[in-house]
Amino acid sequence: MANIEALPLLPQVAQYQALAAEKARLDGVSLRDLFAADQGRATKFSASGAGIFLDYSKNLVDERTMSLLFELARARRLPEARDAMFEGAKINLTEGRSVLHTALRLPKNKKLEVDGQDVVRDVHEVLERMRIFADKVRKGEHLGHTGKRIKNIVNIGIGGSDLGPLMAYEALKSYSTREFTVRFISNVDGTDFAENTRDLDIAETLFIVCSKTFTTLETLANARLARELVVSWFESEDAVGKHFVAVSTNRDAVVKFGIQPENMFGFWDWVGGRYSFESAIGLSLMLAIGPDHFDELLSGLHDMDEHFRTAPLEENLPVILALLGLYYNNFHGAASHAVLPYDQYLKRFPAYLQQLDMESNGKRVTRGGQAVNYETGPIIWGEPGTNGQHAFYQLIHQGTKLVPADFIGFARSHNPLSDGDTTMHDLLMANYFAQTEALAFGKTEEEVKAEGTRADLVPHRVFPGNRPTNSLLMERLTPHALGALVALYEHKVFVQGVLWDVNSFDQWGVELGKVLAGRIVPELSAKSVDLKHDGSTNLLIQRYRKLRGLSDES
Ligand code: G6Q
Repeated sequence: MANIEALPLLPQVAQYQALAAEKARLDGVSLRDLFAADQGRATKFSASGAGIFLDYSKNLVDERTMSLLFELARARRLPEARDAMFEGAKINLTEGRSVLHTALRLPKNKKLEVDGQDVVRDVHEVLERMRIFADKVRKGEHLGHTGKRIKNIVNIGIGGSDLGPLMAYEALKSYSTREFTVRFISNVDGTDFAENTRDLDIAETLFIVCSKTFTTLETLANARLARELVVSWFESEDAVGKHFVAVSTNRDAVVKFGIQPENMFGFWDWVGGRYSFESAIGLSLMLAIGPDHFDELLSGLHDMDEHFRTAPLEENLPVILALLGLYYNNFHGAASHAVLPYDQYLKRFPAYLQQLDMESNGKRVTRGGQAVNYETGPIIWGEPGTNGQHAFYQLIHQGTKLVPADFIGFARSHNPLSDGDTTMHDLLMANYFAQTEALAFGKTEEEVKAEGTRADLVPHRVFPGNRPTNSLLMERLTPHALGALVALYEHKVFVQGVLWDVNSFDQWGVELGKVLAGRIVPELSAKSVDLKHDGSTNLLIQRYRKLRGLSDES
């Protein structure tokens, strides 16, 4: 921990204090006022990079606010922190690790040494092995134990070893071969395993066990179930070799489980779990979409990395999104942030971002271990539009809470269907445009009255407006576009972590529950127990045991 450059707590920073005054200055100024005062506002407050166009003009800021936010970023030494990450400095201080997911997408001709080892060469070696394996399976050259072609891919993993590949598989479904059935098993709830395997011909099934540590309880339990299933299906231990591969950094544990090293794909401790689907953890995705599309995904990620690394802060998409998020989080009391993709293929994107953001910045001490006296990471949530419009948008429009939101849309659909003369995509996108317009400008009492609304209904039909949104617009949801989008949010989270001075790359909060659950497991089935928890936990365990027909002596 000796190398931490001590930063003052945020509230001591002059620019942070100036931003508090800035918020007060803008209280009572509406987005209607701001747009009326500046004809060029939309152009001024928009930027683009790696194929993503961002319009952030519908935010409660003006030029002075933005310039103070950029000054704050400089005061927190953001450019230096960014460069340190890209160069492989051990910025994950509590685990003593580099943070180099950006190296996973460096082109082959680059070089980056960490502890004397060229990581780019290592990355491309594994990518090449993945490509060869994926091609073999896709071409029907890697067959099951009885010579059947592989038609089912089952990814077993949890957290970062599940959410990333699952999100990306769903997002890029239109690029995937429809010859495979692809499933993801994560939960230790037996239902997940049962429902995802019940209709599969195991002779045509490949299980990919994804676990960075290869010690995760849920994943190992599911992997053991899968192993038993395979062995009993064929009545032979030998079948395991053809029906299992592993992705892990823990070679010994993989071998102990019974998967041979030649059926294992490695990665490195400098890839955080929630950043790992761009490594071999993305093998199920590569099998589904093919190695060339996987390469395109990596190039999209890399293009956004380059944008983040080189664009001036004022034009830098991750920086802009991060600063706006911080402004609402710390000065407007916004506890949450909605991510609203207008693309059905992105249905798991908010869940993926939930982990990326909340596991990274849901922290309460600074990198140096001091308790923070300001807000850190927000609650992230969302659903695809237009479904969300018929559910929770009501609260965003007319509720008492401020919920800043990102709207994500595309100009072209992979499924250009028409309903009569109207294209479905235009219907979808008309809603994307209309919602941010309504959220920003609302509907005044005068406008509602002018519509001839009954007097008693007027207050109910007023929309206050001033609900801030960012609009992200891209041409089409390609592998490249998905890569750019993912890297945009990865770097947004990084920037916010730097500004809040938290370590975005550890997750100690996940540990306590694991330890406590381990203690309780035997208590649930033992013949008799002497429970020593608190009164509530004791009562619940007793109730559970009773419902399961176990006697209760404690
Ligand atoms: C992610 C977290 C966590 C992790 C899972 C699975 O950043 O560390 O979500 O990915 O706990 O861990 P394993 O891959 O080691 O099984």
